[in-house]
Amino acid sequence: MSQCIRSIPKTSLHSCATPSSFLNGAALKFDYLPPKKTFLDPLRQDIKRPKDARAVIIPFGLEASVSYGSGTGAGPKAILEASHQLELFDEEFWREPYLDYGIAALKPVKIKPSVTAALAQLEGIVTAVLDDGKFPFVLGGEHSLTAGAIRPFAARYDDLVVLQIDAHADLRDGYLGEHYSHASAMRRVLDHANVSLVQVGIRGLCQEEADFADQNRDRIHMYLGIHQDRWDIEKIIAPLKGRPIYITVDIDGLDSAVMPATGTPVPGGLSYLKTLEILQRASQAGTVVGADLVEFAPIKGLHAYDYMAASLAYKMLSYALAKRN
Ligand SMILES: [Mn+2]
Repeated sequence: MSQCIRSIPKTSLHSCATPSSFLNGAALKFDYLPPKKTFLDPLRQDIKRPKDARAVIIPFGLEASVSYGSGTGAGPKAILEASHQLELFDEEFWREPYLDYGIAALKPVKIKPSVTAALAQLEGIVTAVLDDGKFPFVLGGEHSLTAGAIRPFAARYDDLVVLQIDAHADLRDGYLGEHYSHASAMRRVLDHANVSLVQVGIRGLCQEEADFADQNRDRIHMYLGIHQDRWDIEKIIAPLKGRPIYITVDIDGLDSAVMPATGTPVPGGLSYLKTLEILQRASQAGTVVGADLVEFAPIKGLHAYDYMAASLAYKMLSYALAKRN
């Protein structure tokens, strides 16, 4: 598959980043979560070899510009805890798919208070993980974090395509005075001229976003939630074929009855299985190079949602990294 890696020396990738806090001299030094706090069963086979893992989970509970409900800052911890209850065996793969790739999770960093600084901080972490040849998987946190996470990918891949599962288009050019608002997450992604976008499940957008989408039809493919019974998945994944793909899943893309544990739940969304189907087909269409799962805001006592979010994260990793059946 075409990777189309840009011929930019690594040293020039960090023009607006501050990755140095994450680097120890020239060598990359990762601080991993201990088995009891990491992703998946702490007794699993690869637990003592985090350095060998291809998938690196980056917990990043950014919560700075959330507009309605809150609590997404607690998302990563709840997902990591619930992941201990997941079966390692996946009935779709008919084996324990993590054994194909290995999973480690980084210790959460103290997130910088300003959104701009936090995004640069995340950019640095993602850059370091990529420089180490690993697959970054960011657990949010609010959707604005994608603007930071995407930068190293946009710098590396000429023809990057972002697959977004979301209730909201997130195409506002700033929201409530915040350039990097969660409501602007995809607008900031599209600031990179080489990136195009496939949006699935959209059912919350404003006139400005509709106009922007109309004016950028060459770069934005939007699939509305209300049309989901008529979606042609072949058509949805067509722009992903043979390309490097970054997947961003805003958990509110799922229907609000299925997944109410999020700041701005919207009816008319995807089922859990429809979400998996799209992710699975997308992962086969091109090469998934990185991903995030954002906007999960746990509801105390309702651990079914924590479990669903953890399950979705494991599926996303396995679709992207496990050997094909
Ligand atoms: Mn979003």
